Order: sequence, then C-alpha cells, then structure tokens
Amino acid sequence: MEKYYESNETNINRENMNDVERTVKGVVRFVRKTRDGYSFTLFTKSTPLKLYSRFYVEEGKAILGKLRGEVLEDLKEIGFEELRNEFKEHLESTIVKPTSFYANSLNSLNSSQALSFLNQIIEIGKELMLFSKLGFDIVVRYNADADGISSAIQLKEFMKANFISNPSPFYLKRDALNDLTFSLHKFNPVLILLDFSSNKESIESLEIASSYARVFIIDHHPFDESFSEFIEKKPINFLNPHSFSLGSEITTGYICFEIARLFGKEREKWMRISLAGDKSNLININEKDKEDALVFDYLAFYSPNTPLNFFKEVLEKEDIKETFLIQAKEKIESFYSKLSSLIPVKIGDIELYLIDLSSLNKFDFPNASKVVTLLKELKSNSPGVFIGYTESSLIFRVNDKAFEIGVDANSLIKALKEKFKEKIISGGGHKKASSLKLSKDFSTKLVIEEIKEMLKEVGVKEKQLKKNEKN
Ligand SMILES: [Mn+2]
Repeated sequence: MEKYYESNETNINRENMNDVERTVKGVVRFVRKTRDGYSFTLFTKSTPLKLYSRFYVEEGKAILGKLRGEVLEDLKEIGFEELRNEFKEHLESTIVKPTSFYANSLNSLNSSQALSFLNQIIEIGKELMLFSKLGFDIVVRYNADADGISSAIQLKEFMKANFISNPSPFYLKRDALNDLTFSLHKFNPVLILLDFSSNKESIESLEIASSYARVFIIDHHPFDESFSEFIEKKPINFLNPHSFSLGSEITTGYICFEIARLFGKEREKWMRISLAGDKSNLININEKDKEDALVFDYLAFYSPNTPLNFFKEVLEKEDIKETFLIQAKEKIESFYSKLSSLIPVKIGDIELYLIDLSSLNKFDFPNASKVVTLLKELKSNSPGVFIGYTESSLIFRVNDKAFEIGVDANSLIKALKEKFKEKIISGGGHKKASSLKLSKDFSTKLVIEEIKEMLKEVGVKEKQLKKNEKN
C-alpha cells in the first residue's frame, strides 16, 4: 500500500520535472515586445506554442531552448536547414502514403499517368504541410464557386493561411499586385491558387508572384501549349490532371481531399460538394451534395467574400440553408419554361441550341454559364451543343452524347481562336464546358455561323466512322 503510494508520487514528480525542463525547437514568429521581455509563437514540429522570453528573439530564426511553463530560457540559434530536415523527417514518419486513389474509378484507369499524378499530389501535399509547420506566410486564393470554396475549406483544416476569394477565372494583375504588397516583407511567402489561373491570361501575374513567393497552382482546367511552355520555364509548382492526360472530372476539391487524406484530415463531404458543383461523376454523389453545392454557388454569387467558416456553418443551420436553397431553386426554375420552349438547329445528328442572354440581369442568380448548364440538363436526349451568347461573349456546353461523337468544347474554342485571332480576347475551359470573349468590333453571329460549319464537319466524320465500322 505504502509502496504504491510512493511510486505514484515519484511518477508525478518526474512528469512535473519533464514539464519544467522540456527542450523545444522551432521557428520564431509574431514577435511582440512585452513589459518585461518578448512574446512570440514558436512553430514546433507538432504544434505552434505561444511563449515568452526575457531576451530578444528574432523573427524567422530557428531556435532551441528550455521551456519553463510558458517561458523559454537558454535560447540558442540553430541552422534553419537542419530544423527543416528534422521537421521533414517527422512529417514523413507521421503520414501513411496512399498507393491508390480514394475514387475507385481513377484506380481502374490503371495507367502509369494516373499513378504519377497521385505521387505528385503526395509530394506537393507534404511540401505544403511542411511550409505550414515551419510558419511560412501562406496566402490561399480560391475560385469563388462550390469547387473552389470546398477546396479552400479542406486546406484550412490543416493549414494556417490567409484565405482570399477570387471570383475571376484569371489571376488578375490587380490581385497579383495586392498579394505582392501584402507579402513582400513577410516571412517566406507562399501563394496557393485553387481552381483557377491555368490560363494565358494569368501569365503576367504569375510572373510577378513567382518573383517573390513560392507559387502553387492546384487546378483542373485544361491549358494550351503556350501555358505549359510558360510553366516549364518557371519555378511554379503546378498540380493539374491535364498535365497527365487526365480529365477535368478530377476537381480541385478532389485533389485537396487527397492532400487532406495524407494527414488524416479528409472529410468526404467537402469533396462531394466540389464534385456536385462541377458536375463530376468521379464518385456517386447524392441529392444533398447537389443542394449543398447549389447553396455555396448561390452565396458566392451574391457575396464572394463570405468567410469560409460561414459557408461551413450555413450547411449546419437548417433554416438558413433552406432559405438559400428555396431562393436558388426558384430562380433557376423561373428559366424552365423559356428554356424548354427553345427549338434546336439540326446539324446532322447534333442538336444545336442557341439562347440570347444579352437581356439577362447580371446582378441576379443564376449567371449566364449556369443558365446554359441548365439548358443542357433539360435537353439531353440527343447529342446536343448549347450556346448562350451576348454581343461580345459565348458560353458553350456539350452533352455526353455529343462529346461521344467527337464534339469537344475546348477544341472548338481552339479552332475559333486560330480562325479569328485578335478578334477573340480570351477563351478556354473544359471539354464539355467553355467560354469565349470577343473584341467589341466583332459579332457573335459570325462566330455562331463558323461553329455551325465546324459541327457539320463533326457530322461528316461521324458518318465516315460509322461507314467504316460497317465495312
Ligand atoms: Mn473547378
């Protein structure tokens, strides 16, 4: 009885001793002068600690010291590289590297390309986690739609960063300059761009960013040759399924899910919303996922700068969510009768639907691209191409049946760019969804006539193929 008591006592003492004399290592951040010393955050390999020191500690330095309560004593500077390697080793030892994708449809591809993509996701995921643990200054810009938002939410689960919404598909010069002024004097700036910026229009801004920060692009939009040439020359970490001949159905939110999975932080919910938002069938999604994605899109449309936490909260507050959902659905349904009554132009086996969107109120939900997606969903019994246009822009949607017989929205855009050159200001997108902006002195009517010609050729090729099959 007595012995038991004694040994127990000793144990308590030893624990206390460990507490007062623990040696800690880490990176010093957020140093502030206090009355009798300094307060700061020490980024250690496990978790950041809020500490105090009687002596000056320098921002960004790697140090070692003895911890007494919340006070760090006997400070010594250590090599940053040495510490970084130690953090890296620790990280390696704590993660379980997946050997296959979470989505089975990707594993059944059974290609070395898919596996290389998974390995790149793992490498980039580890690097981001390392930077976060070392206290680097991270800015995350995410596209303001269901995919971009759910991507950002997933990174926020394991990463300290400044999250900014980016309503444009391009990394605009204005935003690049803002990021530069914000980050220039920060500690090891890192910039992560989610679900946008894989395009020519973003090149100059990416040049600016890569001159002062470590830049990561996590995206799934197809890009052209001039963009991949640019990326190869720049020290930009580029994570995009199209680099591996994989498709846009691997959404940015899915990639972020695979990254979060490395650290045991995965939540299927966010990945599902990303798939629902971008109409991807990578895994089976349900009605609730679609509703959640619609609520995100609706909120982001009216208020792109809504904080990420609020997006998360709205889904838990049934009454608020229901209100947004009913409004979004009503607004969408108000287009049903107009869209249903549209008569297509028949081009061979293809039905071409044209809708004039110049009178659409651009301050109201849904936006032009959602209207054209809706049209596609309503009219998908035969191979269909759907075009919404204004005086200076066109939005394309291609349904699965038309895609199967060789209509590719992205190739269409490429061909149009080649034909009309400087008359086209910008354009691009996915194989089944893309858009085009024209210069003011040009007309969408001419572009539509050209598209009809191109679709005729698809029809001819298709007939040729069928004939060959029969023979
Ligand atoms: Mn997306």
